[in-house]
Amino acid sequence: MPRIALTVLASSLALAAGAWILASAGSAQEPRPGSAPAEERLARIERSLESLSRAVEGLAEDMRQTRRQVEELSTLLRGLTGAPPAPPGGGVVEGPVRAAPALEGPPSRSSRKIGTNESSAIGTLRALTTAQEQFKQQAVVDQDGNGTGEYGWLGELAGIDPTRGTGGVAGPKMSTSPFIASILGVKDSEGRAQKSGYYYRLFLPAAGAGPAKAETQAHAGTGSSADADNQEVRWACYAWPVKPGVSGNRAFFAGHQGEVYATAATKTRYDGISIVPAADAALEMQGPNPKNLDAGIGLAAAGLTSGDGNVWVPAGN
Ligand SMILES: [Ca+2]
Repeated sequence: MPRIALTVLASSLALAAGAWILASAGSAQEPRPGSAPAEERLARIERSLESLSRAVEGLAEDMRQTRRQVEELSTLLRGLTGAPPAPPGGGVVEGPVRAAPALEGPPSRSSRKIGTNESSAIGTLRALTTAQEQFKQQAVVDQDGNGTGEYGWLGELAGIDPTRGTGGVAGPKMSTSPFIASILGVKDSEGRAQKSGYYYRLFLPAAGAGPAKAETQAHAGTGSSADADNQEVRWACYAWPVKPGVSGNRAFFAGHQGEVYATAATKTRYDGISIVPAADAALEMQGPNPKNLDAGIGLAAAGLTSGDGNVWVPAGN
């Protein structure tokens, strides 16, 4: 590629300039009779250093432009072949064109990424809150057949999993029109969905005193009419960073309370698959029964204690 040729040329020039400077510096230390005064040689070295600095800047800009061109080409190729879009910053394409190695972004870029992912998580949970109300209103799941719908699992809302059947019978049907993005219905072995740097996991209350059930692959399509009464009124979902400090900082909560809440997670810091929120993490320990989602939000500003000890506040943007 022409850009790569330019890059090689710039590198060669930079190396040659560096070698010349070293030679000049050596001669500056041992002036020969009749040579230019030391001050003049030092001034020449300074000028050369400036020139070298400009060459290095040009080299860096060439690399940036090359990377942009490869990413644009990658996008074009994927559009032509119908392949899924490359991950952000990846820019890798199969075939003769190879991507430049990923460069470490400056801190500001990392911060922007975290901000974008956190905003995405808040938006996703707000959309989930709306979707849950629609899912319930349409009684897509009504395990006890009383005409009042129950809240859904992510897999049901996304139209990925079979819905729980009426009267506890396994339901073979899937949602004909998904209520949330399908990616949220794709779960790992622990029932976690992943989207834009965040894990998501949903809880529904169990019968009586509970405790609440976390979404798993196991209960796709199965349900219990005994759980229905509580599942008509309560649900909870957490979002936390896949890589704290890299893909996101804050953790988020949404539930039947209708709002999205956030925590900086300074006391209990959630971390990918190793430290995950419990059902009552954001709920007030004062009850009546946070373990089965029967509690308000443990807002520190209201003098309440949350299940995980973190300070939870209404989420901004
Ligand atoms: Ca019902």
